[in-house]
Formats: sequence, structure tokens, C-alpha cells
Amino acid sequence: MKIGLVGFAGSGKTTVFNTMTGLDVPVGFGGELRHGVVRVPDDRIDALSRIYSPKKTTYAEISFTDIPGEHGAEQRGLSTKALQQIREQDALCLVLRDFVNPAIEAPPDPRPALEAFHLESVFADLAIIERRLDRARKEKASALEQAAFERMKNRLDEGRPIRSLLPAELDRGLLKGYGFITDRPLLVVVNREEARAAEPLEIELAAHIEALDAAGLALSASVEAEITRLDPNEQAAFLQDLGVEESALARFIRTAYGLLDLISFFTVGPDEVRAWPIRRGSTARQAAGCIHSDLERGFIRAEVIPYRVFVEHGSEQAVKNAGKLQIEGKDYLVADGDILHVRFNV
Ligand SMILES: Nc1nc2c(ncn2[C@@H]2O[C@H](COP(=O)(O)OP(=O)(O)OP(=O)(O)O)[C@@H](O)[C@H]2O)c(=O)[nH]1
Ligand SMILES: [Mg+2]
Repeated sequence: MKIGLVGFAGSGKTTVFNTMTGLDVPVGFGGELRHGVVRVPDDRIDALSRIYSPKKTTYAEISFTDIPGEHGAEQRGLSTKALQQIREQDALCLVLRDFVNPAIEAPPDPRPALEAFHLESVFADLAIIERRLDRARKEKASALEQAAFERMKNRLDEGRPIRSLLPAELDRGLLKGYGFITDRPLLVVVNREEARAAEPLEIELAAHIEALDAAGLALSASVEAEITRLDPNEQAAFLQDLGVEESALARFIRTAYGLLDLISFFTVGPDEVRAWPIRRGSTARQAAGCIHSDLERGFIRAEVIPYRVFVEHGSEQAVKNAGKLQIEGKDYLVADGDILHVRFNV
């Protein structure tokens, strides 16, 4: 599961990528495609770790790909190669420039950049669909598949992304392997100049993002880079000065995690406190399988404490004494923040 940082040249993708991953990829124009692993900040894990003082604390992780922008005369446009790289991602973060970049003549203007990216993605998807429909007419393809392609084409012709089609409207099982760009979940990141780092998104821009069925947030990549260079005590003071509780980057990473439709369940004990990423809608047995295949094979039951219940009572024993420990079978749907103990027998 990976998230691609996409956008036009010089919008700050590599700056965001370096800040998140702690890597030191050269910024400035161009460069190569890079992969990096990012820890998902979670104050529930911080709290559990303080309570258990385990030997090891493990956060959930997600992979990011930094995809270089295109550098034509127009500094716009997505090449065939860039499109291919974008199709390979599970979700997309579009970084829009809202700061003056001395290397780029054009003043910052996130709205037209958002529209340009959206239109290019629409055209790229339409090109695939039209080719497929052409072939389907000649080959008498399955009626179901043809109907799905017609439906996507109509939606794109209206200027709307494929992701706006509900599961009941579009059977995505028919589309495996196509990699439609506008079907990817999208997070739009407005990369602000330092002075406006803490301002919320403009109403008009926020409405535009919502109309594209995307999520949006604002941050300043250079402020975030500065924050990560401070030591933890200084960080808190710095954030207080800015008037925010946490860094925008932490919020960004968590939003990106949600974009992949991931939730976290936790395992706790003296050896390790750990967050496990899992698809929303997974069962207790599937969760057991994330931890170890033996736990899935020999699954008997899961003892579940939702994180809030744990915090309310303060310890596992207190939860048990209050009769709040949930005993769940293999088909139980795991919820975000569930603390799991799997009982098994192999
Ligand atoms: N003032 C300011 N400058 C920034 C900010 N973010 C990035 N920059 C600068 O903008 C320039 C381009 O940043 P990059 O992170 O390399 O941009 P990119 O999107 O990766 O560019 P390509 O890979 O060429 O597409 C660098 O000189 C950064 O230091 C920001 O929030 N504020
Ligand atoms: Mg770059």
C-alpha cells in the first residue's frame, strides 16, 4: 500500500517527503522517483507505551513515493512516464504550490493548478476507456464490463472523477489492473508560504476540493521541516507559538493513512506495544493473521478492549472487573483503536 506525492514541478513534494521520512533527497528541480517509509503518529500508542513501559514500541507505517514533476517549457503537464508512475499508487497526495518559488516565474495559484491536474487525470483516464470501448465494440465484450466503462465515461465527461461513483454504481472488480487515476483516493495539500502556515483553507478552494470528492489540508513544508529539526521540548514550545496542538505533518500523515482505508488495532504487553494497520471492515480472524499466520489458523477467540474503555478504567484488570472485556468470535469486525488479545491453539 503506497501513497504517491504528485504535483507540478517545484510545488514542494520532495521537501514534504524528506521531512516525513527523515531522508535527505536533494530538493530543487527533477530527480528520481523515491520510496520512503513513514511512521504514523498516534497518541494512543504513546499513552499505552507510558502505561506498559514495553521493551519495544512500534507504530504503524505507510509507504510514500516521491514522484518528480515535469519540467517542460510550461512546467505543466504529465508525461506518459509520470502517468504510469501515478497509476501504480494506491492513493495520491497532490501538492499544490502556494508560495513564491524563485525558480518559477508564475506566481503561486493553487486553484488553476488543482484544475489542471484534475483535467489531465480525466483525459488520461478517458483515453484508456475510449480505447477499451472501441475494442469492446469489435470484440463483443461482456455487457457488464461495457456498461461499467460507459458509466465511467459519462462521469468523466461531466468533469467528475471516477472515485465519485459509489460501489453500488460501479463494480470495481471489473477494473482490476487498469489503474484509473481519478479512481484513486485523493488528498490535496496546499503548500503555503511560512507566514500563512496556520491559516485554514480558503472557503472557495475547500469547496472545489470537496467537489472533486477529495480531502484537503494546508501546511507549510518549510515550517514543518523546521519543526522536525528541533528537539522534542522545543517542538512543543514552537507549536504553541504557532497556536496549534500538533504539527500539520502529523495530521497529514494520519489523513493519508485514512485515505488508504486503513485503521489501527493494538497489541499490548511488557514486550511490545504495537499498532497494526488493517483494512477497515476486517474480521478478528484477519487481524490475528496480521500478527502471525498461526494465530489465524488456530484462532479460538479475541479478547477486545476498545481504547476508550481502556483509558476510562486505566488497566486491563480494571476493565475485566467492570465486566467490560469483550469476548469476540472470528467474524467480529475490528474497530479502530481496539486492543486485541488473540486466544489460539495450533
Ligand atoms: N518558501 C518556501 N519554499 C519552499 C516550501 N516548500 C518547498 N520550498 C522550496 O521550493 C523548492 C522546490 O521544492 P521541492 O521540494 O524540490 O519541490 P518538488 O515538488 O519536489 O519539485 P520537483 O521534484 O522538481 O517536481 C525548493 O527550493 C524548496 O526549498 C515552502 O513551504 N516555502
Ligand atoms: Mg522533487
